[in-house]
Amino acid sequence: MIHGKELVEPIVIKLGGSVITFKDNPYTVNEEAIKRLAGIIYENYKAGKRIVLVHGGGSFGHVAVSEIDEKKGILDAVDVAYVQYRMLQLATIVGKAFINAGVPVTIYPGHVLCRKEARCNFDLLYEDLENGLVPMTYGDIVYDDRGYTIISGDDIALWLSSAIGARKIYFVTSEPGVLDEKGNVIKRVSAGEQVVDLGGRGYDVTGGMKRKVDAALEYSSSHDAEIRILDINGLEKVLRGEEAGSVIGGDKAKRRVGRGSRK
Ligand code: IP8
Repeated sequence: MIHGKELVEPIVIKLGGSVITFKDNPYTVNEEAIKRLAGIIYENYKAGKRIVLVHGGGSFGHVAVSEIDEKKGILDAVDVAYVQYRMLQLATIVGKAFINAGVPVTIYPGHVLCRKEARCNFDLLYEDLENGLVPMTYGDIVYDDRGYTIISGDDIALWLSSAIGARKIYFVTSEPGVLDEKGNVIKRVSAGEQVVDLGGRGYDVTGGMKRKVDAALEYSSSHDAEIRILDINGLEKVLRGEEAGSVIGGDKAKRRVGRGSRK
């Protein structure tokens, strides 16, 4: 709880960079996917659900970092500003599509909310949520006197969920869930599960499926939350109350809801 008010079941939805952009093609968005997501979010927003969005870097953030890194091997202040600009550019494209669909998205650059070592402040974003808006942030890069840090949208989604007490966290990816070696969706992923790591396809500087699963498993070991990895079809289904995707962790006795923390 923040500001002494309870929220109605906030849902945190992370829109994967591989869904909203074409990851192999620098600075290109998947307009069709974004439009479809906007429609789904609009239907659910209209039905009274409280939603916070986080999106990934896809062929904007990841490409910008990779290109500079390949050329210079190190990012300076101007490079970091350029990556931030590219991420903001992607956010405005996504935001515009959602607003056109009737979703009142408010954009919070990730570097404005979070610094490295999970130092975040989500108060303003939470206020927007309380006021019936749909705040959106994204994975970003931060610069300080000791260098720069890339903050993954996956991590922001989890820190945010803890801070606002969201117990439904959906990671929308280009896969229907976490896959086993035969390519089947694993219905529930527990610690130590053999998963196929689909990371590294296209440009990716924060890690792929395995990193996402590990972060979600760690989160679920100390938070009471339903965390799912799914695709757009799966998102549509779970928001309708149907089963879809892979549930991450959550198979142990429940511990605490990490409410009230700013991390
Ligand atoms: O795609 C990465 O965010 P992610 C953000 O959620 C940058 O890991 C700047 C590459």
